[in-house]
Amino acid sequence: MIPIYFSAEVSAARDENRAIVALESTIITHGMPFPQNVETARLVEEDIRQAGATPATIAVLDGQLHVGLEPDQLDQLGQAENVAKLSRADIAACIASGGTGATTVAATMIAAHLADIQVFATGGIGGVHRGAENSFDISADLQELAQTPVTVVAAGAKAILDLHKTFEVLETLGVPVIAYGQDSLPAFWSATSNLPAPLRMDSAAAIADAHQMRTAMGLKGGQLIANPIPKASEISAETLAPIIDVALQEAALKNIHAKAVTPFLLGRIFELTDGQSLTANIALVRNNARLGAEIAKALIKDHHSDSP
Ligand code: PSU
Ligand code: MN
Repeated sequence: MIPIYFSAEVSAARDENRAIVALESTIITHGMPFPQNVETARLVEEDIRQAGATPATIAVLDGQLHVGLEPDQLDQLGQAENVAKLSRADIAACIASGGTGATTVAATMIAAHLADIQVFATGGIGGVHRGAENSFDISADLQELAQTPVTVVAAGAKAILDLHKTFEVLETLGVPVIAYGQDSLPAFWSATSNLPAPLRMDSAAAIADAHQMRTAMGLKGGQLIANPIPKASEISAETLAPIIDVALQEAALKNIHAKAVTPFLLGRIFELTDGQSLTANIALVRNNARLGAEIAKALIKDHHSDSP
């Protein structure tokens, strides 16, 4: 077993069997500009504390897998240059070679599971990119949801993707996709889409029960909770569509490929919306963190009531 470095706060929460919510770090290093990235990471952690749970931001620092970052570690990561973006394929190599890297949804799920954390909140998962029939660009996040038992709270998949294909793949992989409190799937910056949600739940307790039923049945993999951005913070799909198209055309012209695609698109959409996309992104991550805390608490409650 590899050593996991827990923050003081996470370590205490584990000792007292309190609810913990995992958070990823790629959103900090590759998803948002400095200083808003660090400010947001702080706010999100605080939202989880306010909701009565403990935040565990995950990253690899100098070859050590950290579950929970101390404030200075978070600061340094948020400003560091050339941090690697780690998914399932590269997390072990990064740890083994003493490197520093930020964890994507896939790598954060792996680390959360190693640390016995069942709930993870983020912005939006990766998925099937538009034009994947040519590029074959499909995020490793989807495969991870199919095999690692962590409930991931996100505002759906990022709207830069082909959402229809993304949800088709999740269905094929047997991943439960559960819209929270509505019948349609959210589309990251927008609260709704024209895609009906395969499943709908209206409470954190129901989501926790479904998580536990999967465990009891020995089903591999996690659940995707598609939590819509609060209406007041959303950008309509109609407003965003032409902007996403421009960003996608630029990415094609500049030959942006593989891991660089998502960060490039998010960065260009930030510029093309004069920062509005970032404001929305921050609002939706915070919203997901709060729901994640409720689910983590519900899981603990159920566990206690089950024990003699
Ligand atoms: N959510 C956000 N911003 C992000 C991400 C999620 O609000 O930047 C990151 C996650 O780490 C996710 C990654 O795993 O984008 C997807 O990258 P790719 O498409 O290369 O798999
Ligand atoms: Mn990709």
